[in-house]
Order: sequence, then C-alpha cells, then structure tokens
Amino acid sequence: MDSSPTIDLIGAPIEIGTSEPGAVMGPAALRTAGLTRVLHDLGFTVRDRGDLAPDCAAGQRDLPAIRAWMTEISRAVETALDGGSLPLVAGGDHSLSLGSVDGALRHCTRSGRPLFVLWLDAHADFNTLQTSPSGNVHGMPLAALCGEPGFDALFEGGERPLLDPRRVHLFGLRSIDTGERALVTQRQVNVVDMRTIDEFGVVAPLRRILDRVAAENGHLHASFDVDFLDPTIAPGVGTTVPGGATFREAHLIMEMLCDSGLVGSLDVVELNPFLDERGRSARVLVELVASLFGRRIIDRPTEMLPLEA
Ligand code: B3U
Ligand code: MN
Ligand code: MN
Repeated sequence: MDSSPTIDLIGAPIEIGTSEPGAVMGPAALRTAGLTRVLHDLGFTVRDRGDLAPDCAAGQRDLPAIRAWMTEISRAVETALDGGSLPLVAGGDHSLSLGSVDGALRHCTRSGRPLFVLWLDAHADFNTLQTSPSGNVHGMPLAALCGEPGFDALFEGGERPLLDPRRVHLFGLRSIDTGERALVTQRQVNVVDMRTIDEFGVVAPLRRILDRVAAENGHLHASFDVDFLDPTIAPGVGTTVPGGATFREAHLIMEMLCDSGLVGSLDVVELNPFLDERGRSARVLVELVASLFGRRIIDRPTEMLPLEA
C-alpha cells in the first residue's frame, strides 16, 4: 500500500453463503469494536461507505441472490481501487470474496498488474457444487473465481477476468474436503498448511509469498477468515476448526504484511457476533487490522535488522 492511502470501509452483511446465521451482524460488531477509530488514529482517512444492501428477496439463498451481492461488492471494490483507495470489506460470510476479488481482478486487468490472493483460512474454499458436502457457497468462492465450471449463474453476462489459481496462496489450511483437495492439487494452488506453519513458523513461508508478489509487481488481496485463528482466541465464527493460528502468529503476519507494503485490498470475513463471547473475536480482529495498517509496538532500531542468520 502507499504511505497512507484512504481506506474505504465497505460493509457486506451477507450470510446466505453459510448455514449458520449471525454473520449478518459482523460489520456492525467490527464497527462497535472500533475498526474505524483505530484506523483513523493511525492517521488514515477512513470513508465508511456503510453497509451494502442489494436488492434480493428476503430468505433467498440461491446463486442469483449471491450474484446480486457479488455485483455490488465487486463494483464498490473496483471503484475504491480505481480512485486510489484501499477497500476494506467487512463481512459477512466468505462468499463476499466473490465480489471483492472480482473487483480487484477487474482493476488489476485494467492496470496490467497481476493479482495475488493470500487466503488466511482454516479451509480451502475451493469446493464446486459437485464437490461441496454442504452446498454452502462460502466454501466455494475460490473455485468460482478461478473459473471452475458450474458457476455461470453467479456472473453477469460478458467477459469476466479469471483468477489464476497459481497466484492463490492458501495459508493456515487444516480442513479440506476430498474432491476439493484433488482440485487444489490439480490447479496448482499454493498451500501453506498448519503442518508447514508448525514446522517452519509463519515467517519463512510468508516471506516467500511476499517476495514473489514483489518480484512480479503484483497487487496483493488479503482475505482474512476468522477461522484462520484458533477458536480459543476467536470463538465468534460459524465453523471453528481446532489447531488454528495463535494471536502471536497472526499478529506477526499482519506486521509482515504491513512492512511489505503490498496489500492493496482486504477482506475480514466470517465474524459471527451471535457466537462470540463478549465481543472478544471482534476485538482481536480490530487489533490485527490495526497491525496490518501500521500499529507497532515501537519503531525497530535499524541496527537490530535483520536478525535472521
Ligand atoms: N469445506 C466445507 C466447510 C467450510 C468451508 N468454509 C467454511 N466451512 N467456512 C464446506 O462446506 O465447503
Ligand atoms: Mn473461508
Ligand atoms: Mn474458513
């Protein structure tokens, strides 16, 4: 990101991509936990664009309803990026990334930069309608964005840019379905699973990803699913998976992303305040977002850098 871009906060209270109600309250909880204030205190101009409210009948959960969301989110993200702002999409379930990544893709196609996606998530979200065990669209956005068949009803007619699966980096993976796993391998999606993080920590794998994005002058879209975190620190999410990232690991990732200056757009998804404990998860997320946008403990004395061998 530039030194201090304007941040466009885009609320996307969508929950039709999941079977667990409550994510609709996510954007409100993030605001209550101080998201806007924290960013403002860090010196950013934050334009709160409010919550998107596409026109679809209440209770409608099919692909055309998700398409209505997708179209609005995509436009909001593309408009923000075209205007030089950094879009922060607050969810809402992970199907919202259909829109945010689509918007970033459209912007990048025009500006001629490759789009990389860092998917911080317990899940791969690479199911198709065929492989999905649940039928929930929040488990499918990456497959749809990468052009897997079966998602035509999601996209408006005409050309749409496709996401290159080899530029997708799953990070924190620890739950994947059988057909989904085959597809992730076939399409050469990059995976840093929890086993890798246990063995090497977060620094080496993340540095490798960031070096790659920097070498190609890419735009990095970070998509942060609350279930990337261990449920003991972030219980407010519909699909908890044990063995997630610690606060320290997540915090360090955010600091590294900040230092890289590469993140051009961000999603914070799957916060379910109905399942949270006294706002804990929302507060943790706001802390992490603050670190991504430059909050630091102290400026590191340069003679301390680099510490690695
Ligand atoms: N892979 C499973 C579970 C899941 C994916 N994303 C979330 N849960 N949050 C599925 O339903 O596709
Ligand atoms: Mn997800
Ligand atoms: Mn997930």
